[in-house]
Amino acid sequence: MDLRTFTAPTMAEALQQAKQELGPHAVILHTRKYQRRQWLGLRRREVVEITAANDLQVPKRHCRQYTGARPAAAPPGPRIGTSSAQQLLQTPAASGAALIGISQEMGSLKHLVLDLVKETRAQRAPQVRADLFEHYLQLIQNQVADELAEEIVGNLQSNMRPEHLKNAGFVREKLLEQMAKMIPPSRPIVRTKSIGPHVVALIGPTGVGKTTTIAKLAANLKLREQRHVGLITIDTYRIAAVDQLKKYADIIGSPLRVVASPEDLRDAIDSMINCEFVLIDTAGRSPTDALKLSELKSFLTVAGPDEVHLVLSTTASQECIESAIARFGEVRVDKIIFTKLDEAVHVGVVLNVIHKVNKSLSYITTGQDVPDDIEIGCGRRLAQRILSQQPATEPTPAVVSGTGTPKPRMRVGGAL
Ligand SMILES: Nc1nc2c(ncn2[C@@H]2O[C@H](COP(=O)(O)OP(=O)(O)OP(=O)(O)O)[C@@H](O)[C@H]2O)c(=O)[nH]1
Ligand SMILES: [Mg+2]
Repeated sequence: MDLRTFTAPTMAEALQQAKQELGPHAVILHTRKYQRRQWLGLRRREVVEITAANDLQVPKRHCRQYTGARPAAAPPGPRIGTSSAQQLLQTPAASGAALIGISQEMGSLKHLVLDLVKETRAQRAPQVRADLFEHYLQLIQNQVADELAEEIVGNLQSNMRPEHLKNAGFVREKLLEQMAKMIPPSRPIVRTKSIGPHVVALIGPTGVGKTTTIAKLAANLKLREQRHVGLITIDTYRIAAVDQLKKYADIIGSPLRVVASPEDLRDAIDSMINCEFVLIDTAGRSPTDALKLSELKSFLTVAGPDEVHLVLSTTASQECIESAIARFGEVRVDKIIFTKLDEAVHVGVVLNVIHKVNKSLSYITTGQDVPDDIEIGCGRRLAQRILSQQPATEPTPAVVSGTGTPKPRMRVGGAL
C-alpha cells in the first residue's frame, strides 16, 4: 500500500494531486484544514491536507435493513478519478470533514444572525440605551411583546441614575420591580364568608390542566390547610373524566358529586353546605364552540360561583390564548390560571396576556405532581422566571393565603 499526504490551498487541488500521483484507484483516508504561517509567522494561510492511499479496500457504508440473512460482502470503497468529486466526499473521512466544516459554518452563521437580530432590534428600538440593550433583548427573546419590553426598559431608564445603570445586580432588581408592576396583584382563593361554601369554578379549553389543577387546589386546601373541601364535576361527556376526578377525591378524602344539568348543580352545591370550599370542574371547551360555551354559561348562571378562574396553558400561542380569553370572557372570567410553565419554552407570553387583559393571575402550575406543582401567581416570581427561564429562587408562597404547614409530597397524577 502506498500511503501519502497532499497539501494544497483548496480541496479540489489536493484531490487533483492525489489522483495524479496515486492513480484512479486511490482512496481518501483523512482530510483536515489548518493554518500555515508565512512571512516570519506574521501571515497565515489556510491549507487543505489529504491523506490517501492506493490499493486499499474500504467497505462501503450503506443503510442495512434487517432481513434475517447474513449481510453480503461489502463492495470496495469509492476511488479518486472513478467518478466525480462528489463520490470522493462519500468516503468516511471526507464526509466527516465535510460535517465538521458544515457545523463550523452553521456556528458562524448563527452568530451572524444573532448580530443581525441585535442590529435590527437596535434600529427598531433606538430609544433603548446601549447599556440596557442586553436586558431589552433578553425580554424580547423570552417573548415579552416589543412594546411592553420597551415600556419596561424605558421606565428603568427614567427611574434610575445613569451611574447605577452599570451595576448589573441593581439593574436586574429594578427590572424585576418594573415587570412585577405590570401584573395586577395576584388573587388566590380566599373564603370571606362564614356560612356556606366558597364556590370556585375552573373553566377553559380542552386539556389545559383544569382537573389536575382542581386536584392540586383541593389537596392543598384539605391536606395542608385542613379545610373542608367538596368537589363537583359537570364534565359528564367522558366517563374517564369523572373517573379522573373520583380518584383524586378518594385520595384527598373529599366528597364528589357528578352533575348533568344546571339544576342538579344547584342541588349539589346546596348539599355541600358544610364545606368551606366547593371546587367545580368543567369539561374542556373549544373557544370556537358557541353551543358548548352557552351551555357552560347556563351552568355558571345557576351555580352563581364566587369565583370563575379561566385555565390557560402556557404552551399555547399568544393568539390562541387571547382568543380563548375573549370567548370565555363572554361566559365569565374573574381570574386567570396559567398551567404548564414547566413545558413552556418562553414565559413572556404570560406577562403580555395578563398585562393586556388586566385580570389577576391567581395561580401558575409547574408540573404534573399533585399537590406540589402549583404556586400563587406572584408577579415578581413570574418576572424572575422570564429573566432566568429557570425555576425561581425565592421561597414558594402558600397555595391558599392560609398558613397551613406543608405535608409530605403526594404523587397521584402519574397513577391515572
Ligand atoms: N407539564 C405539565 N403538565 C400538566 C400540568 N397540569 C396538567 N398537566 C397535564 O396535562 C394533561 C391534561 O390535564 P387535565 O387536568 O386532564 O386537563 P383538563 O383541562 O382537565 O382536560 P379536559 O378535561 O380534557 O379538558 C395531563 O396529562 C396533566 O398531567 C402542568 O402544570 N405541567
Ligand atoms: Mg378535565
